[in-house]
Amino acid sequence: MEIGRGSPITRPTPTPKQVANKKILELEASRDLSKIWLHIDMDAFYAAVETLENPSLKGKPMAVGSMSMICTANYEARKFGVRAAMPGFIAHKLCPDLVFVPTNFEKYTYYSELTRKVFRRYDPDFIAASLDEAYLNITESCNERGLSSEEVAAELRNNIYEETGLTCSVGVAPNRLLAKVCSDINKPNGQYILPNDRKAVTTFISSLPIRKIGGIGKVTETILKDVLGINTCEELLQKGAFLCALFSHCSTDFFLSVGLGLGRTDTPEQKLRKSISSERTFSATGDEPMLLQKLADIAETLSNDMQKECLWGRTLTLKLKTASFEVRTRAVSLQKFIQSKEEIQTYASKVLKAELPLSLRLMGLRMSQFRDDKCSPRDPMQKTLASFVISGNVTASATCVNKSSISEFSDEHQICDAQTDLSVHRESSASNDNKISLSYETNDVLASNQLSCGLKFASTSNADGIENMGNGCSEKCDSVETKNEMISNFSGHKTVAASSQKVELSWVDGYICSVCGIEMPPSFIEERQEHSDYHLAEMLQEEESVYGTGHLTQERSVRKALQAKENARKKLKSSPNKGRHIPIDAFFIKGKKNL
Ligand code: DCP
Ligand code: MG
Repeated sequence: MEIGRGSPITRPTPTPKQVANKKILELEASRDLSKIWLHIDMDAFYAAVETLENPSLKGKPMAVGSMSMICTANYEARKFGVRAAMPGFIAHKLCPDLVFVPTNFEKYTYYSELTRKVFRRYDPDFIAASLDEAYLNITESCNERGLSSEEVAAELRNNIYEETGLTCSVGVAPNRLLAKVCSDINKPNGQYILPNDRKAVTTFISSLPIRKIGGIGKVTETILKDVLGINTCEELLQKGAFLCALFSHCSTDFFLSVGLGLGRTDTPEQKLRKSISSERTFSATGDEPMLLQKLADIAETLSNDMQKECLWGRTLTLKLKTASFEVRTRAVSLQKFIQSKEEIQTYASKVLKAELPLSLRLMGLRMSQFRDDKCSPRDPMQKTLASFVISGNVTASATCVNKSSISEFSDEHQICDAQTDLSVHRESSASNDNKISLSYETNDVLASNQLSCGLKFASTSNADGIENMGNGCSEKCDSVETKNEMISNFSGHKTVAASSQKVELSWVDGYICSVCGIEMPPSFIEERQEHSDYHLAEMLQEEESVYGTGHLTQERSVRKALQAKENARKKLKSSPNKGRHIPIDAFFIKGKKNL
């Protein structure tokens, strides 16, 4: 048939079989056999750690957990059918001699860290999958040392045992998906090597039950088995047409690549973490002191993990699972970046208390919205306020501060550190997110009252020298008048800046900041004050950055800000108990309008 000019060209729609075949060809072309991946999984991890610390448990069937739930069981107990995530009372029925040991996450984290020290020697970029599991790319290790993957695996297992006293199982394969399957084959205390050879891979995968594949759980297995009669990985290829017809591209690609024995071979780039969390499951309880204690433990773990990764965050999310298995999350965005156990615990407890009374079986804490720079707020490499002042064309003779003067200034933070954040804030102001975050940092470092002191220092060091700065700054500068006075000092005799921006801070509907839209419950009184201080600081910096170019004096606009702040405070004071009745929804950051 001749197709006339302009007639639409009609191509026959490919059949699912054709689509599947094409996909299989494409996937096959992407096969990479150049990498050697090792998956390591500690044996009966929690149970083994407990036995290591209490050798009297050796040889006895034991489980880690409680009568309501067990986390894992040693291999002696597994002979009786005792398994992880089984209620303890059932495990006890299966094995009446079962010894129960309560969980101790500190211990498991400690031993996990010991294993990771060994992993690092083989692959500094190893991927930790959980406390007791990791993926290591041992390609270089094998090639550089002229060792086979089998030798490296055996050596690694031996090193782990010598340095921790614990045994592990290892799988080696050309990709991570297969390596994980392999580590389970000779468990416990064994290894299985799948060579980097296409034939070996396809033979290995062909008869493998689909359930063995990470990512194919009970539900997927049931659908594939019951609906399509797919039991083995090979059958995923044979029934590829059905998969193409029934599932999304993404799922189909996954199933077909499993059928071919393909998996990830690249080391994922260290993505910037978005969040970090810790959670605990326990027997359902409504006992408030007990819940608060558990929350404190979780806060400690989270804080430790954050410290390890040098993370400071400002959005804290509390996850709760009630006795009736309802899952709730409650989030609160803070004015500053936090990391310490105490701070996390303080805010988390506030959020939890708003939910109580409640019977809970799980609690978790997640921290997100991290500082960009990952440095401690006292990073000495950061700019000082003096340099900030200089860069802002405000003459300052000193670039740093005499420490003895500093100490009377603030009993906790040194001014050099505090100054840092002002400058960072200013430099980052292009990004709203940074702007808010870093300004909170300003509060973190300086604390709201110290901010004003810092500004005063800037002025006095400029005009009168450092020695004068102590005047008034060792006291808490929490009154508007004090701040006004100091800010006047800062602006000194110069007529400055000019921003037509009005800062009219108030809390809309009781909890939304009228300036930036952040939501904060009225019960967060201190945080609200810090927030007001933040806007004040932000404004001062804006004023400073356009120093001398506008119509208003800096004093005037600052006074406006202070007035707004004072109004907000009055509002707060006039309804001191309002926060106690605010619905928990108030903790959510619904629309981060200006964040
Ligand atoms: N874990 C848990 N709850 C689960 C499964 C596991 O708390 N449902 C904990 C306890 C385990 C640890 O995680 O010790 C590691 O999990 P694994 O699945 O690797 O199990 P084990 O290491 O205990 O045993 P295996 O020898 O099978 O790896
Ligand atoms: Mg394990």
